[in-house]
Amino acid sequence: MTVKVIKVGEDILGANEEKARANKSRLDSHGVLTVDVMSSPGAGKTSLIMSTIKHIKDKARISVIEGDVASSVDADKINEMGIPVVQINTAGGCHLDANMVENALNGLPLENTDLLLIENVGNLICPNAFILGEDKRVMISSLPEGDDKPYKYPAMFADSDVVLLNKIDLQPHLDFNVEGFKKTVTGMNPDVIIFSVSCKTSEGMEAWFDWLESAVKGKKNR
Ligand SMILES: Nc1nc2c(ncn2[C@@H]2O[C@H](COP(=O)(O)OP(=O)(O)OP(=O)(O)O)[C@@H](O)[C@H]2O)c(=O)[nH]1
Ligand SMILES: [Mg+2]
Repeated sequence: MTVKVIKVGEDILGANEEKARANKSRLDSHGVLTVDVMSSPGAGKTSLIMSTIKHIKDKARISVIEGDVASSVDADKINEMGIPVVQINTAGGCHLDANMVENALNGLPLENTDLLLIENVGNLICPNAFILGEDKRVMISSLPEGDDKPYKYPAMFADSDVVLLNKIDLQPHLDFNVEGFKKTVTGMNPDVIIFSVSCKTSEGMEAWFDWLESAVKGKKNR
């Protein structure tokens, strides 16, 4: 008798993809541009989302999903800005999945949303393996993490549409080879768009806002 082999990883990813496709159709039907924001813990996901809200909230109606292992610290900040937000606590889970996002969508005003920003759990290992229903994947890498991260976590960089190199204001204090970093990332992902930014000083942020606004318009005009 042959032994039946159950490949758990494949089953989980297959089920996730089916659910993600359903999320995507639901978001498409409302014309919502959905962006999955991924990074290591502390690279600046919430800072980027808050800065983006401040800059484009008069041009696009924004909703947010916050993913964290525990707490509602990040969602509280978004809520204080008057933006619809749902916090997902993964209770130890190291990434968001499409099922969690489906539940969160039920708590958001999708009919009044142009842009949905999803802050994934801070982690460079597996968030990229789980699609959620997003249109675009944005990864933040920050200077204090070091310029070798693309070599150590290549899939995250290879699977992103945009890489934001954040905390560029700290460059005078760190040995971070910005040009070398960009070359490495582009070598892994020739179509990637890279923006060097600082959420603290706003340096370089205009280019990111322009890219995002144009993606929101593109989704509406589809
Ligand atoms: N110097 C500097 N600090 C920044 C910048 N962006 C974010 N920070 C700081 O970095 C720390 C982490 O920022 P968050 O935005 O909370 O990072 P996060 O990725 O959301 O973190 P988690 O949700 O915990 O994974 C905070 O103290 C921010 O003030 C930046 O451009 N420059
Ligand atoms: Mg955060």
